[in-house]
Amino acid sequence: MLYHLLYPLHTTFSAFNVFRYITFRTIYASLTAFLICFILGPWVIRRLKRLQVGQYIQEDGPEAHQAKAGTPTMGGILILFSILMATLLWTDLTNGYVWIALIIVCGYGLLGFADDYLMLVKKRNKGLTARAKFSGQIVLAAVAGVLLYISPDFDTRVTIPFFKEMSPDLGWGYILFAILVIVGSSNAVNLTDGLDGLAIGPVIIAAVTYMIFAYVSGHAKMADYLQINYVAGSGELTIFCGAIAGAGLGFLWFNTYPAQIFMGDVGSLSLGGALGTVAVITKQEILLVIVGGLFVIEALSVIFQVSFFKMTNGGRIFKMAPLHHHFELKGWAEPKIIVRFWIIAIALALVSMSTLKLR
Ligand code: 57M
Repeated sequence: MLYHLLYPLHTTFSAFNVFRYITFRTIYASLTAFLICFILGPWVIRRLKRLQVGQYIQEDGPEAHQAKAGTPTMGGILILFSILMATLLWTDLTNGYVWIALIIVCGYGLLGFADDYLMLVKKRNKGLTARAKFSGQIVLAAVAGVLLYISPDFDTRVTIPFFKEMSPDLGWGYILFAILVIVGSSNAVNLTDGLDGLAIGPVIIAAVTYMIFAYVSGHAKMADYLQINYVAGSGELTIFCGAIAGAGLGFLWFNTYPAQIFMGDVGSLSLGGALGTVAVITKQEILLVIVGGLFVIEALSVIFQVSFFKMTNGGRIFKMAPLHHHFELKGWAEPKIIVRFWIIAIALALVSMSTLKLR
């Protein structure tokens, strides 16, 4: 909004010319989102406590988690509010990609809210049924996929990391591919959110990484130099990623060990969906497997554990899945697991950025 209100005044006040620059608006979107989270955090925690929106701990989890019972959850509401305010304030609101990203963030946030609400307030052990959750995610991702498919500037080629000359055109099949990326990313972040700060840390790291990808993919000269797909207008998502990173840092202030608040499905589903949507729009879809490699590892640990369990009638590869629980049961302290997973996430993000130069 500020872009529309203040940039036109640059002919009178030359200082307002700065609102034209994506870098400037990204920095202030990040700071705006961070400050909203940081300032409202204590009030939100008090309100959730007063409303008794406390985490229900399933009995089958690690014993140590029982001590977390009652921790305020659904903190994702604060994260989404911060992202929304910062994005609406600092982006060019005529940019269609921004609105596609906001549709996913808000839609997945509502799905997660319904799941959390049913689980907590209605005391239904598992919240939304898996079928209902998946159906909602697929429908919303399909809406995003169709909107991209009909966008005149958007092409349906898929970027293959390290093999830039190979980019198969999927045609309408790109809609199915977009659904796979967005729904997969959302659920992988959801599974990862099982220790204090374990999900939000890598979300911040991935958001900063896609901040860079969005900037270069929306910049004709840089995209040409790096031989990546130029997606006109995708540069505005740099600001959206900045808002995610800022809100994530603000939330981490309260979610770090020992957590005062959990994000809930309202946070994990929407943040994962947001990362998947940005990956699709910036044409760095498959690279999300590396950028979000920690989420992939956590999701694969569950897939392997359940498959092996079924194949061997009760055998287990890990002490417990997702992987973070395995290390918990091996006796690693929670903070040690969290920080070591963050280190892995940073290393994977650096590898993903190196592919910009590798041809
Ligand atoms: C998402 N939710 C956390 C919190 C957070 C198929 C199976 C793998 C599904 C999976 C599952 O239920 N996943 C749901 C993970 C939960 O966190 C809440 O959920 C939100 C995110 N969606 O915001 O509101 C618990 O995680 C802990 N937590 C923290 N700090 C945080 O900042 O300590 C969360 C955030 C919270 C809290 O204890 O209650 C979760 O773990 O459920 N199931 C599992 O992940 C279960 N694994 C399992 O069953 N493994 C089996 C098979 C099925 C693979 C096996 O290994 O044999 C684990 N989770 C639970 N119990 N609750 C272990 C058993």
